[in-house]
Amino acid sequence: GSLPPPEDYDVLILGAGMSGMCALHHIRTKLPQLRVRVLEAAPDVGGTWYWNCYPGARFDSESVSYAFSFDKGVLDEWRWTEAFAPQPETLRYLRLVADRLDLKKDIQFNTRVTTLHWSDEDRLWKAVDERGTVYTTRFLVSCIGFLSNPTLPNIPGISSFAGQSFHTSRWPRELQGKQAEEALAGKRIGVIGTGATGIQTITALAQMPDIPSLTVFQRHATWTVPLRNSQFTPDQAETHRQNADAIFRLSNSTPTGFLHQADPRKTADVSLEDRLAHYESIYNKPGMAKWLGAFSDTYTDRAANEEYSQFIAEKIKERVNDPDLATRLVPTDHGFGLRRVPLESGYFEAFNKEHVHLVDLKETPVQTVTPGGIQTTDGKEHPLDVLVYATGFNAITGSFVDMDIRGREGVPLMGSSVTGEKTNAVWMDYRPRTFLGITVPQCPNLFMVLGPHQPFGNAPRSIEHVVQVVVDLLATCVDKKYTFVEPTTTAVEDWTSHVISCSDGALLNEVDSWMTGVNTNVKGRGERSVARYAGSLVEYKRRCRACQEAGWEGLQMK
Ligand code: NA7
Repeated sequence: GSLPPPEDYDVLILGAGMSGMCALHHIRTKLPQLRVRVLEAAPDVGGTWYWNCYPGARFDSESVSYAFSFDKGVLDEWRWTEAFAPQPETLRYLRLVADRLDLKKDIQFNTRVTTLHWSDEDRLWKAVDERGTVYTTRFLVSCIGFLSNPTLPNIPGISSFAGQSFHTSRWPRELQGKQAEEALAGKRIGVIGTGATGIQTITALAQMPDIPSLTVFQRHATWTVPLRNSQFTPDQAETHRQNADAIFRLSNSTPTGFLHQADPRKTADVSLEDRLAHYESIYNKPGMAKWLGAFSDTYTDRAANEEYSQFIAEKIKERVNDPDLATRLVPTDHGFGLRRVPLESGYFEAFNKEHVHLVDLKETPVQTVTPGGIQTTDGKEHPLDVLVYATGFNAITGSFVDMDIRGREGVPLMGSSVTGEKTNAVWMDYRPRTFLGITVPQCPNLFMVLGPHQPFGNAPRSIEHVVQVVVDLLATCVDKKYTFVEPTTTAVEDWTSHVISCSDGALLNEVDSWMTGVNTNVKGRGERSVARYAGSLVEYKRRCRACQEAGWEGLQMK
């Protein structure tokens, strides 16, 4: 049987990135009787892979481990051309998935939701989009991404800039490939930000011909190591296709969904000679091996971390010609691996080029953006025609902040004691409270995919798992005619403490980054908090399964 009819939809999915696409497909397949609709702000599918079209954008996951594992037809048809695919290829892949699974007929593009209000009376969510159109739905599946709300730097004068300026995740779509090279020729370019995005953008821009100057504004240096990408031969692509099941099995068995995992030994238990040999060996491997393949205590033991950081620092210094510049490009205030480690392909060599300049903002902070460029505190004006903000995102819980979300009895989801707004909110000061990262207290019938308190890692591996749980949960509701699902207070408190305790002892807790919830450009995000599930993907799955097998223990369903 189906549910008692709500007005418009049984399930509304927000977002048509990988999470939303996966959710739509599985809900439609398993529960064809439900009326499902996806609302997507962009004019296309792809989410992160739609928006982030800046030069050099690519994932650091092995392509073969990144794909969706569930559709044999697509797996048979698609061939990745590179070990780590660039953004245009990943977007092509996701468009193929959308076509093959006929997803677009249930996706409404160019629709940005601004309001989500729960109605206690009807047990429905009411969504309103930017144009004022109202949609009602029994269940809401949030697939809005955890790095989707871009933030600009809080520096004075940014609106006075006379040239072209944009955030990397809003890179102009006409500036792609050869067109980008032509349009940017002769332009003096500045990039603020040296995280994963900045590193890819800077490397790509440095290789473009006819750019008179590329000025990098660095607040903190970033630990980054070689990606070691390669083109696949047709034979390799075919082998990967044949081994797809084994590749997915392996990535589903690791703590982060990647093909890499830690060496179980502790640093001090290994001789110095063998340690150095291990560092060298993982350093030479492609992908995340250099980060995830280190000894098991590298990111919890200070001495272990210092030793490995030293090893990587030497590798960086070998690649930069000017020793003073090399020193500035090596992080000194935190150890290797304590922020998300981006992978690079020629980042450090870019700084050996005559026209690439580093401005060290620790020494000379930005004073103001002027119409003609950036003025630093040493009185110097850095003339620019194009200014790129690679300044990151209002991460994880920050994805929810621009919508007015209100749960039971009108309680707001997001609020801030710093700004004094909505101080009775469910998630005060960007600190999530959830059960399994999927359900939210006081917000019945809201399920999140890649929301706070979930493992992120190699995203598609987490997405497929969480979508499965959400589909099973919906199936139970259909079966039992439940119209209300909300986690119990105890389940939420227990889960939230469990998530926080999973982070205990990690040295990364001592470092500001989006992973610890700090964003200096957002009012009220100055304090560190725990919003990612730092336990393993395997343990996360085990806990979801236990909940399900105990008849959805922890959820109040009626
Ligand atoms: P990140 O990793 O948050 O990096 C943002 C960068 O922007 C980082 O270098 C920041 O410096 C810099 N930033 C931010 N605000 C300012 C201001 N006001 N002034 C100067 N510099 C600033 O974002 P990404 O987009 O690179 O990567 C996000 C994730 O996407 C990445 O981890 C992958 O998982 C994919 P800071 O180091 O904080 O001093």
